[in-house]
Amino acid sequence: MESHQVMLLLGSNLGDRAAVFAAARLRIGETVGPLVAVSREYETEPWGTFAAGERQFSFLNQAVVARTGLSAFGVLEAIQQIERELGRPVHDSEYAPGGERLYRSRTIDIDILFFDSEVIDTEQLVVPHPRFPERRFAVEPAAEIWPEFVHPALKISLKDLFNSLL
Ligand code: PH2
Ligand code: MG
Ligand code: MG
Repeated sequence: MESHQVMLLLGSNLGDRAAVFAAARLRIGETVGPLVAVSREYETEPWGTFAAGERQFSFLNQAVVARTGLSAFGVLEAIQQIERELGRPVHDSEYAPGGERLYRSRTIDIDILFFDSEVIDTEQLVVPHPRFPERRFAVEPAAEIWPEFVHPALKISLKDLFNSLL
């Protein structure tokens, strides 16, 4: 039974980004469950610090909602499998001496933003996505497709969160 709803964020800043998104959406539909909402594709500035020598190509980001019978951890496994299929290396971020995370350009990144209204805090998986509220590239597409959804930790709707970033 596809009794849960999961919101995912797709990100890509390498290669044919729109083609990779199309392949990712197809595989999400097959392995996670049917897509019930898809945002438009947003062209966004790279956020955060990238590893030395990495050219900072701009990103494409898109939020989708899927119905699923999987648990949040089952969804995590499924999206990591899709990332591998679409050519993402397993270890593609590193840490600066001060501990700051350094990102690398990637063909595809799929993150879980929300899983129903669950709050999950484990070493393997943190939901809602911990950096969601400060990232306009995530909040904007999420608010587009589900403006009334209330962030389960912040208790604020995605629409109000987005408006607070403007
Ligand atoms: N993802 C990151 C780091 N920076 N910037 C944009 N614009 N979009 C992303 O998806 C993104 C990012 C780490 O996952
Ligand atoms: Mg990410
Ligand atoms: Mg990720």
